[in-house]
Amino acid sequence: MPLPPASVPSFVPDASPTRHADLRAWVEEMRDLCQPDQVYWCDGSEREREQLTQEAVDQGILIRLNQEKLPGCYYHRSNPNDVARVEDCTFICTRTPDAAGPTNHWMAPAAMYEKLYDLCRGAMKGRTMYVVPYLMGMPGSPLTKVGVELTDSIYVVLSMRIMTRMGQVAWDELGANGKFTKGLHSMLDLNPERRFIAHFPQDNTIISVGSNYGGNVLLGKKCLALRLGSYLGRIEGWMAEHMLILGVESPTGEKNYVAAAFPSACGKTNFAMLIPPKQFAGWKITTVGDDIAWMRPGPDGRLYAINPEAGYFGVVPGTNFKSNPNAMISMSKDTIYTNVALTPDGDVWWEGKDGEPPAECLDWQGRPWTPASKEKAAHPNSRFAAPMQNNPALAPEANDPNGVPISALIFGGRRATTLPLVFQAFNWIHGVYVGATMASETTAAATGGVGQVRRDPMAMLPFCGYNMGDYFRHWLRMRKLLKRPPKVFHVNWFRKGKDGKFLWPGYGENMRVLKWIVDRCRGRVPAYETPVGWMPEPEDIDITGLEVNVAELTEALSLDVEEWKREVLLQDELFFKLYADLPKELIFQRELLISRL
Ligand code: SAT
Ligand code: MN
Repeated sequence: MPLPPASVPSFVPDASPTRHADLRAWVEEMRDLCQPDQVYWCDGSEREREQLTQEAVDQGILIRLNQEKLPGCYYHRSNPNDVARVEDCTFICTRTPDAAGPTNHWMAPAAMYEKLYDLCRGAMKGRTMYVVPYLMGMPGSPLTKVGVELTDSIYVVLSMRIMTRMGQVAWDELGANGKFTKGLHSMLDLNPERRFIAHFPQDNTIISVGSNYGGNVLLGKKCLALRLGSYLGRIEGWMAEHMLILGVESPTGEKNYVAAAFPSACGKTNFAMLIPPKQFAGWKITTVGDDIAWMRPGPDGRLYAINPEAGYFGVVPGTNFKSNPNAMISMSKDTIYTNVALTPDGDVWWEGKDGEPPAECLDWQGRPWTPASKEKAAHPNSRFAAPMQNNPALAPEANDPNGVPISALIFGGRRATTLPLVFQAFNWIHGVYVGATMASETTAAATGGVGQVRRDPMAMLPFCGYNMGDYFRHWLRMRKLLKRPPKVFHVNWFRKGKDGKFLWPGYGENMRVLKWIVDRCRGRVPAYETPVGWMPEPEDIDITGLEVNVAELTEALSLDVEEWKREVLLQDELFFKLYADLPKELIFQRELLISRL
C-alpha cells in the first residue's frame, strides 16, 4: 500500500512556543536528521484539530463518517501489515542486557541509536514534522510527566490529542527547564522489516519507526506510561501498572476504588465501565481509567492511583449496548475508529455490534463485504480512540491530581481451566506471587498466535521497562512504603465447563464478584481458606436473577488439586527464565503453595 502523500499544512506557525533550550536544541537536531519540509509545533487548540483533521481527510488518511449519526467521528485504515503491537520489534536498550532482563529484547543503546538514526536520515523529506507536547497525568499531580513526540503522522497527532492532555497545557507544565521524555516517530515506508520500537530508559527517550499502529506509535501510552514509567517508578518509589481503575459506590454512598491488571484485550475497558445488574439497585461504578494506573504511597500510608491518560483506545469487536453501553456512548462522538468496517451510509460496523449486519459494506481493508463473506469485516484488534469525557460513567476523580486510594488490586487473565472465579491472596507477598505467576491466553492485541496460555506477570510482560526479577523486587519493596496496602485478588471470568461453555456470564454480572471483593476489603464477609487463597462459599456470591445456577457457580469456584499441581509446574517456565534475578520470597511462596496442595 503506498504511503499517503506528503502533508504540508498551510498554517505552520514560524516560532516555537517554548523557551526550553534543551527541547529546542533536540528538535533542531532531529530536524537536521529527518529533514522534514517543515516543523509544526502543536498547541492542542480546537482550531488546530479542525485544520489537521481537514488535512487528514484531504490526504485520504481519515474518512469523515456520517456526521448526523457520529458527530466528530472519523475512520482510519492502517496498513494491513500494521494492525497490532509487535513485541518482536520492541526493544529495551539499557546499558547492559541484564538491566533489561530475559523477558525483553535488548540492544546496546549506541548500536540501536546508530541503526535508527540511519533509518531516519532524510526520512521526513516532503513531509511535516509535528512537535506534539503532552502530559501523562493531569496538571499539578506529583506523578505527572511531560512528553514530547516528534512524528510525521497526522493520525498520531490527532490520536495523541484524544489520548493525552496535549498542547499548551504541556508547554505550561514543562516551563523553561522541566524534564521531559523525548519521543521520535517516523512511519518510514511501513515496512515490517524496518519496524522498531526502541526505549532508552537511561536517556528517557523513545524512538519508534516503521509503524503507524496505536500501541507502537502513541508514545505516551505503552512506551512512556508503562515501559519508561515502570523504570522511573522503581527509581522514584512508585508503580506504573497495566491496570484499569474504577470506583464502586454503594447505595449508602460508601466509596471504594480498585485497580485491576488484565492482559490486552481481556476486558479491562468493559470492567472499568461496568453497569451493575438491576439486582444491585443503588450501586454505581465509575471509571477512573481503563488501561494504565500510576500509583504512589499517600501520606496516610494507602496506595493512591491516577490514570495518566485522557482517552480510551479500546477494542471494538464484541462491544454493544449489552456488553458495554458506556463504551458505545463513549465512541458515539469525537472518536477515531481504526480498522472496523465502513457502511455505505458512512457508519461503522463490527462483529458483535447491536442489530443485523449490513447487507453490504467495506471491510477493514476496504474490500467489499457481505454477511456471506468468510472473513471478518472488522479486524479483531480494531480500535476506537475516544475522549474520556464522553464516558457517562467517568469518575470526577479522574481529574484529581491526588488520585484515588486503592482498596483492592485484582489480577486476572483468560483461562479456560484451573483458575477459579475469584480468590484472595493471603497477604501482600502472596499477592505478588499471584500476580507474578498469572497467565492468560494470547489475543489479537499483539501479532503472533492467539489462544495459547502464556505467563504474563501482572499483565506487564510486554510492558516492563527493565528486568522482570527486579520488577518483582520493587513490588515486594512497595509493601514497606504502605501502612495500609491494598488487598490482592485474582479473578477469572473465562473459565469453561466440560461442555466448553463459559461458566460465568461476565460483563455487568462481574459486579457480583466485585461486591464480594469490596466486602472483603471492608471486613464484611467471611471467606474460607484453600491451598490457593481465601475463597467465597457459593452462597457468598449473589446470583439472584442470573441464569447461572448454584451448581455452575460451584464449578466456577472449584479447585482441582491435580490441575493446580500442573499449574505450578507450568509456572516454572517463567521462573527458570528469571531464576538468576528472582526474589527468594517468590521461591518460598512457591514452596508454600506446593506444600498446601
Ligand atoms: O495497542 S495498545 O498497546 O495500545 C493496546 C494494548 O495492546 O493494550
Ligand atoms: Mn493495554
